[in-house]
Amino acid sequence: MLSILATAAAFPALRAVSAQTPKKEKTMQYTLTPLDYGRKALEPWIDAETVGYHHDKHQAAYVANLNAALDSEPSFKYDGDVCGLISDLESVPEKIRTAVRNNGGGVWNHEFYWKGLSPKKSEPSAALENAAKKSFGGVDGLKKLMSEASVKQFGSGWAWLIVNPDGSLKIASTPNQDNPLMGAYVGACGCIPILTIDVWEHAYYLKYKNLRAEYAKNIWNLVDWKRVSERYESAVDAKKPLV
Ligand code: MN3
Repeated sequence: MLSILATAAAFPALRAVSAQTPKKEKTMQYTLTPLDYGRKALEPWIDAETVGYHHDKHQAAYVANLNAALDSEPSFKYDGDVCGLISDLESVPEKIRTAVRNNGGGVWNHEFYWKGLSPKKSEPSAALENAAKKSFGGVDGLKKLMSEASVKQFGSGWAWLIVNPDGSLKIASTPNQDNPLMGAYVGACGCIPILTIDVWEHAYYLKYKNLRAEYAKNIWNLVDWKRVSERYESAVDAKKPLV
């Protein structure tokens, strides 16, 4: 379950992604999306070895396992993006639904995670800053609450900054590879994520060992506020998630 107070409304825009997806002969094969920066680019906050294993091994395994799950159920034809797939798990045959949830979530969450980080410094837009002020008293309050959610998530999972249907911000967390786009599967919050922190041990253990809180504090040196601001705008204006 998504660890937030769930609101009743489902998100029609998210449903539309898969409803409009054309059907093809064979389900497409997903590929590992390359990083926008080098392995060392996030140092000293996230080391090159961690980035290498995390992207080239862990993320690659989710891609391979998602493809294998889809290959194992040839009656299910889908050629949309991963976002549409995991936003409509009900349309996935039950036999492969858990595998698609875990591995499709793993693929999308990691792409979203890396795209939200950058070695380049940037600032939140005025609109995002204003939203953070309303919901958390400011960007510092946002950081504090999201770092706390990262530490409190028991076991493996993700901390999220999400936009509610009314445009307000909220902090959430999910276990495993679940994410807020999974709708009814995580509590149907009807919200759109705009930033995430991967709190699986593979995201930090080589450098930080057991000190998840240090990782969840230092990661703010890497957050791409320009990208998060674009995601906020997309969530509010277009009601769509943006990787
Ligand atoms: Mn990970």
